[in-house]
Amino acid sequence: MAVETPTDYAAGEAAASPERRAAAGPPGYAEDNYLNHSKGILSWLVTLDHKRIGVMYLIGVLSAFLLGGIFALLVRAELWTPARTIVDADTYNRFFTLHGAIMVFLFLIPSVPAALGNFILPIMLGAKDVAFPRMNLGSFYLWCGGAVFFLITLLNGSLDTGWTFYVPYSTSTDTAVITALMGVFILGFSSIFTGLNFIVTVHTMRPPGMEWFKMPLFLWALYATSIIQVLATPVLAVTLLLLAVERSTGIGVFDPAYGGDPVLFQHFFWFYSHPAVYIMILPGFGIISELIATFSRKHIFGYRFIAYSSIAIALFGFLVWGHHMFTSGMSTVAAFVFSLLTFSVSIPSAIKVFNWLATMYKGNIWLATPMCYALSFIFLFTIGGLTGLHLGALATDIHLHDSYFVVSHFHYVMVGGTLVAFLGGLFYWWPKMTGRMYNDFWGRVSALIVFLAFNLTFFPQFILGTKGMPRRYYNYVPEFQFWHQMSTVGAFLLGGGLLVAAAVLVYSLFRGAKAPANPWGAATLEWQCSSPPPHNNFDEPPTVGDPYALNRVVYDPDTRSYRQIDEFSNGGPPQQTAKV
Ligand code: HEM
Ligand SMILES: [Cu+2]
Repeated sequence: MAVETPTDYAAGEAAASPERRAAAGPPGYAEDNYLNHSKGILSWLVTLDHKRIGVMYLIGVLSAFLLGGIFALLVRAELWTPARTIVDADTYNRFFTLHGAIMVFLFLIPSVPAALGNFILPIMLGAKDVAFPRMNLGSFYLWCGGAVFFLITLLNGSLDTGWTFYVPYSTSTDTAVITALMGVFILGFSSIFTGLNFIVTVHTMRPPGMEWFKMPLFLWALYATSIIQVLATPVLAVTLLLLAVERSTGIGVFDPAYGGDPVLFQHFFWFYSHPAVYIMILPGFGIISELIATFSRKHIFGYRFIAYSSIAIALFGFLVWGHHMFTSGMSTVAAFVFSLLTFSVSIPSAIKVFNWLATMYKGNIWLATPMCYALSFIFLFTIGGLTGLHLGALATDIHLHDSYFVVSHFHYVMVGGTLVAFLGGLFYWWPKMTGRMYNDFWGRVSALIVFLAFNLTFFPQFILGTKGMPRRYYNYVPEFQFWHQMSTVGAFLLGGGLLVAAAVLVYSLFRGAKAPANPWGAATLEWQCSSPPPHNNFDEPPTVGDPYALNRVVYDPDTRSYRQIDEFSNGGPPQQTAKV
């Protein structure tokens, strides 16, 4: 069997007529699969299958993203002129609050772990399901419950506190703070359930032959994320509960008017919310490690360093929350320590970036859609991460705090990082999840538009921030209008780019070629089962080996898919077969 380059697959696909492609599924395509195994809406709503739960989560988080995105465009439209453009100041406050709260709690936190992770984690482990399938379904319904509370908030006077709920404003505003708090509280439990489930699954369900340091890096990332979800989320839950009690009974906890301490609220809030930013980005790192290795056709560089750095980030992430409060009044010693720790937590992230670059070095790079998103991620996340250092440095933070510099910084991380990684992962696993190939050309176009429009939207905000434009302001001085308008144009183009991505994926469901088992030639286990996976994930037990031994995976023109070459043909160590 000749080892062919990946582009052969694309060339073969391009040569085949669409009718032929749609008619004759490759042998790796499963006619009986998790999608058609049982029928009817009820079979989905009460399913215990992690794949179906993952798909339902996907639909849920994407709907939330759409809603959050509409609010983002409304915010940007209002900022087109220095004074009133479309709404009054109070409505504007609601728009940016709803935008932030929906994006963070309903989209970003569950996006990668609960949607993609649920689908992929057990299959990557060669397992049948997660450890607690009922708890998994429970976590999905808790997410739905949280979403319902958000909808109630929206219809019932809305919310204008900012997603951060800072006291004393949140104890005194007459918007629907309590229902929003309940929504976040419930979403917290959903997140804890997912984390707990993943921890137990990774500990107990790894197949024989998959030691800790043979686990794919996406699993390391999900594992590290789960630790944060389980340890940090309860702190937020208790904080928000205290705030709800304070608001409804007047018992003084955080509000000075009742004898409480508002800085205490900030400490509690950020003790969760800084680790929470790692809940948002770590799973993205995991996706990027998979994509960079697969599409560079090379073994990942520095595997152990990437794995350890995920754990290091999860642990160090708990020690830096004070960097959100440098201007809230803090002793010089405390500020110094928090600044130092903030700098040190950037080291593990930098290690990952170096290792990705080293993996690509002299690799045989294949610019398929997921790889385009991965490259975009490395560029954007690096800017997001480096600007975090400006904010972690005490002297510069005094000037930049609560300015558009911050808004830009966290969008480079959360959109340029998490959202772009999420899209990369979605395009990567789409053939596995749906059994359909999409149009790679238009996929790459979407990645390019998203990249360019993203920079047009958010780079001007760095400039605005350094020039003194404060965050969460409705009016601004006319000198800033040029930069604001660039940002608004970028935002609408970004929306357009995301619509192209959505169109590419939706179109593939109807007209896409049937996907083979392993279209990208990756070596992790989820590519050994057919596409879409059968109900029990594997008809034949997968062969466990080094997840990045890409030289053991070759293109097979008969099946139009990649497959593992057998155990002894290239003299590698014997591999073991998983139990399913
Ligand atoms: C179309 C893309 C987006 C645009 C144009 C956009 C725009 C904005 C703007 C202008 C603000 C500042 C509001 C103000 O301070 O006056 C903001 C805040 C924020 N955005 Fe975005 N955003 C986008 C996507 C996202 C995504 C995907 C996320 C999360 C994953 C996100 C998370 C946030 C958060 C957490 C805030 C802070 C809200 C607050 O301070 O309460 N944004 N966004
Ligand atoms: Cu932080």
